[in-house]
Amino acid sequence: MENLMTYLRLALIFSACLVYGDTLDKTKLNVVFITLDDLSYESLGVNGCKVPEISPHMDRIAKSGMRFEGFHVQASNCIPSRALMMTGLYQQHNKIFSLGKAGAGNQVIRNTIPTAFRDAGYHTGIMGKNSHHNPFDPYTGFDMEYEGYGSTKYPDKVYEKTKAAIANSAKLKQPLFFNLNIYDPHVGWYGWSRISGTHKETENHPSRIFTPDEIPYPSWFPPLAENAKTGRTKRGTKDIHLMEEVTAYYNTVKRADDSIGQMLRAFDEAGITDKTVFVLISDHGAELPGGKTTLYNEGTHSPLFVSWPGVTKAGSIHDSEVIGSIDLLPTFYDMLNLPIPAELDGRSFLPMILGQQIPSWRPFVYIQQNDRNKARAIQTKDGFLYIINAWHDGETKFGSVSTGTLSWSLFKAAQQSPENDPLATAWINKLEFRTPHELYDIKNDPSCFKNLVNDPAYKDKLSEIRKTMIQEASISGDDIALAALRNPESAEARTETVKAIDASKASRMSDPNYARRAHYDPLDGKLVLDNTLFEGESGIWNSSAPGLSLSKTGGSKELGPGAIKFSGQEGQSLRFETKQSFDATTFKSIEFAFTLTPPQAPKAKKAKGKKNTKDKLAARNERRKQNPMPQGSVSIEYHDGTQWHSFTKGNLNKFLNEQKLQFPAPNAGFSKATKFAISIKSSNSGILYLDGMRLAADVNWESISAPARQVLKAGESLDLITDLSDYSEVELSYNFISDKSASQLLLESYKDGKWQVINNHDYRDVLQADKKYAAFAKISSSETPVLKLRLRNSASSPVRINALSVQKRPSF
Ligand SMILES: [Ca+2]
Repeated sequence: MENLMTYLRLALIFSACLVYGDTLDKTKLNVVFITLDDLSYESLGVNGCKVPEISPHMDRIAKSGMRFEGFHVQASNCIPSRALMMTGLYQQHNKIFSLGKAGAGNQVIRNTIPTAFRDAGYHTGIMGKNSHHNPFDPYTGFDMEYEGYGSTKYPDKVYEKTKAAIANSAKLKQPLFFNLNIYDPHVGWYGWSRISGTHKETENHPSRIFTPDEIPYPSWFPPLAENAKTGRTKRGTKDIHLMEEVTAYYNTVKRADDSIGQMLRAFDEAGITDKTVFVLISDHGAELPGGKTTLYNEGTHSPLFVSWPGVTKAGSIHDSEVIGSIDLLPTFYDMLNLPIPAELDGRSFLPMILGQQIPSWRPFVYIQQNDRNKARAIQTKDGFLYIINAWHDGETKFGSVSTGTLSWSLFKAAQQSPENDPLATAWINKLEFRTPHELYDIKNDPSCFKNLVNDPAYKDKLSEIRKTMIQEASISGDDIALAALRNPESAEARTETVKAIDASKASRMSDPNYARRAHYDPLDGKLVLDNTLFEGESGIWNSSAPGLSLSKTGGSKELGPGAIKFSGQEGQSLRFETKQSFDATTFKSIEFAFTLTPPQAPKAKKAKGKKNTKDKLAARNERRKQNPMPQGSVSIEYHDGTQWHSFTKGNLNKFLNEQKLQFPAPNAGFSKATKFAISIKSSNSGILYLDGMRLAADVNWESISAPARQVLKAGESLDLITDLSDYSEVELSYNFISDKSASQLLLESYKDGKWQVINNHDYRDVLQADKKYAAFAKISSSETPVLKLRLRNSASSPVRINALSVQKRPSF
């Protein structure tokens, strides 16, 4: 407690020291928050990468501001890492344990990076990886999604959409907060297929294509005998060199940099680069063995660049402290000069950005892995990494996307061959099974080759680090990890932790008040019955059909998550059917959205010369035989309580790739007990991948009478409704005329004896309808049996409210 008081006192002194002219509330600079996906720290030029011209644009951001050398993300796979950074909360508080969103239940976390900027009057936009980035449903904070998943693998699109975001913020007269989530260098590597290895791309080339001789061997790979560096991908037909795979990764880093270049071009052309703060990070390390999904240094060490015109000194480096991704949100609040919400686990490092020291700064970063291979780690300021592998039992093998790489299979082959390399063997054994705990001297061994946990010379250091780790787990409420942290060498203690982590997620999922259930999506207003991402078991679908590998552990290891396997049995049907029936009488329509993809089926290409055509066709047919695309039909259906009806059916080819299929209710309406299903029939063998399933309904709103046109003077409020029960959600839509910013018009509810600003209201149609605002208020009637709402003008000038309408939607 004394430490905390010291920290608070110092925090006060430091905030008093700030030059307030520099904070964003005064200067209204734009902010671009860039995340790279699976980018290794060591693949940037500014970080010492020797690949020529690998990252000029990312380097430009780094060199124009401050680089933080001691930055770590606090989870090593996509969604948990992004959830931590977006919420400033550890996993026990944000509840995002894995790629599946189910464990997060129905919670809405109010304070996130975009809500901080929206509260400060910014226009908040996002491009790319939105569903991965912000797993909360309904999510809050973004006014506008500029483009969805995958779009940021196209630099031209990044340019076009950045321009649109800049134009919109100008039109709205609001500074811009633009969250650009670059999908590269996540797999989908340029010129590379996991299945067949190197191949020629026909489009979307990086601005420079590297050859393996230009590429460095990853520093965290142990040396491997030269003759062990070639082998075949899973279904490859010829030997491929390990460095071809690494080259494909680097070519994709280059394309990520091209995208960032296009974003910068849009700012340069608008002449506002010097009025914009750029913050850049990666969500974790590269998807290669020893990187992503591990808590080794490569897994969590990330670049962090902050380029803040007029504040950060060009080319400055901060390397004295370690900083975690939970510290980003509090820092953004501080940069905006907004109070930092008390519940956040992270702390603001704004003084460091201003070139100051924070004497009481936490000398470590605590890292969590609650997904498949449950573990905890800590990186310390004095350069040590300590990992506790709760999952280690000597038998369980490490399960990760990186085990599907060519590199992994080459190390595995080296391990099994008689002339193997002892270093490579030890390394792959360690990766595959781990040990109960590991200690590394990161300053001298950043590749984590030498485990010092049993070295007597580090006994005192180890005990000091362990004490810190247990303390952080206790203080932050990470109780589920404590057994293994206190006693890592005990198999029982490790099992206790694994079980506690699983039980924590399971108890939330089975709690009817918490479990994921239908909810209204603030972006499109639809009632979402399910929004499944790789998680057939935890969604609403009955996924017991044979061949389905959407298992709760994230899919079959052989085929990967979301795989559907057809055996070739005559007329085999795989059926996703909702487990429960819905009272769908209020549904106006139902929408099925999903993505169905074959496993990178080779496209038929026009042969240039006649000479090779025959060979090419033969090779293609060979590949197709190895990876056949199932032929068959799809039917999308509903059950009216008596029998199944088909909305549509047709050839399977018609339903490939991204689908958004909307069907109106039948003339007599849906029944009180409606089920929905997708059925896929095929009589040949093959594999398909299903992802991004969303089932959503349009529901009728019921109108409630509302007062006519009102002018609200400064400070005045308008009472809207009282004594309304049995609602789940109320929508207010209105437009208004005011000299001042609309953000001063507050929607409040009366609760616990006082007026409170409603947490999760959202604006939509801001840009499309030009100042038409719709505010959603979702308040459960059990919480507040008497609803009182008001609109309050807290601006200093009158606001005229037009076309006020108030509607309610049924509880669900
Ligand atoms: Ca990622």
